[in-house]
Amino acid sequence: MSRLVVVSNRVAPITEGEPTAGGLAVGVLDALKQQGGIWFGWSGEITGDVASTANPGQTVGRITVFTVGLSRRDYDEFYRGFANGSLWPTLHYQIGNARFDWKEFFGYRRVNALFARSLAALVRPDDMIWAHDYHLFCLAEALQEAGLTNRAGLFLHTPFPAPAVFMTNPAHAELIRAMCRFDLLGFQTEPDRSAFADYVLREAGGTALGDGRLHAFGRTVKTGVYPIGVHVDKARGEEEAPANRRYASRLRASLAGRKLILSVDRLDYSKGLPQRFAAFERFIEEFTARQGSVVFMQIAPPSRSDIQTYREIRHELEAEAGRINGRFAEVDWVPLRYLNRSFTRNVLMPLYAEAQLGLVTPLRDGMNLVAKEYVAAQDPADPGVLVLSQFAGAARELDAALIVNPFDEAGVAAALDRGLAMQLAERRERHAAMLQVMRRNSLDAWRDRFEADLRA
Ligand code: ADQ
Repeated sequence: MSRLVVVSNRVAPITEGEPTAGGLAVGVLDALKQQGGIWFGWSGEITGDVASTANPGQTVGRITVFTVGLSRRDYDEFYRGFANGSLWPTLHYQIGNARFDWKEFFGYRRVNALFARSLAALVRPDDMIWAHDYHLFCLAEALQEAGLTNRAGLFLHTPFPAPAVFMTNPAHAELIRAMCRFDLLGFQTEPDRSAFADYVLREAGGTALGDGRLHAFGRTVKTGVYPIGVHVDKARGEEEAPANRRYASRLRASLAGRKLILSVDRLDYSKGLPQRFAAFERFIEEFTARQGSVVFMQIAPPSRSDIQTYREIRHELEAEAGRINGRFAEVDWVPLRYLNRSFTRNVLMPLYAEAQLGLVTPLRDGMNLVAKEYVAAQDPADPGVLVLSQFAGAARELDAALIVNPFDEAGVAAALDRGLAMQLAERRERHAAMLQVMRRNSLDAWRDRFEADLRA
């Protein structure tokens, strides 16, 4: 049978116990661990002037990893520039945060071509290539230009925005033409898929062939919806393992019976942290009876900290956390705990389980695995409540959560009060409904369905 070759910008640290903050790395690693395969991507290293060729494969468990280094110029133009400075904000509807420079777009295409040339030396003719995310929109085009005819699919972990938003990126036409060179394009939700199809049909003269297939630029591409999931039972196992409970025990002791609201995010402006801090402030201001009896803990390790907008949001949050605590803290109560660090996933699960309320309010998110991890980590006999943004892809499946608009401070504050007051019967009912959907759309189902459609 043909092998599966996974390609992503970064290859996650695949040694056990390393903290991995980032949904793609977590999802791909868990999906590959079980069935094995090849994982190709950037090593995370900047190597001299010219990008290097693939390092020899290193096998860890059932995964063989090949990596390439990037030159400083590649890193600046491709990674920092076009992928994270232009595409990421545009895909998340944050056009005010997007910058654009053709030089960076050409650098993006150049790195996609570099990946393709390195892959050409590794793959066999019958291997299937599964590319991940917005860094690799031009990979299929580059593979074909390098002479490869392998089946190739792309899964987009982020949202795909409405055409009018996508078209604010001056390279939109080039990007869509390149994306149509894949055999399969996977999206997290139907609105993402249909936004892409809308662009192809209305702006690129494409036609719909039914069953998600689109004809454009002289070829056919299949589009589909594959919501990424988590290993539901594994999360519970990790929650219960005594060795993983060291932080959870300390946390519980420090709360001294107070209720806990927990948020866990990469520090990114798409996650809506300033709006969330403001909603929490509104909550303690308005529901005065809650003062002294609730603690909000935000865990947010810095990410992409060499990009200006990420540095700015970090400073803003530090200032806000200090101000809110200064305004409300008592001699024996600090309302907001802000942790700028990462935890290994096995200790994160028990932390989720300590929280009576999981607060997940991104302004836009492809899926949001934290929401699913929070649900998976709960004790079904006495589960916590999930408060979830309507703009997270996860809201389409987890509609039994308390769904909020993250831009509505008063609405989020009211949902916090309602969630903390929710009776056991309703909590159990909502949790069971969410768990049922999550079992159906597990991480294995995500991988197997994408793989089957790519093979078909
Ligand atoms: P991300 O934007 O990184 O992922 P998310 O889906 O929430 O967002 O995944 C974050 C992952 O990192 C989770 O597994 C979480 O446990 C982990 N993580 C976050 N903070 C951490 C911390 N402090 N310590 C340890 N681990 C931490 C992208 C898209 C999402 C999409 C995923 C997967 O932006 O929309 O859900 O890919 O497709």
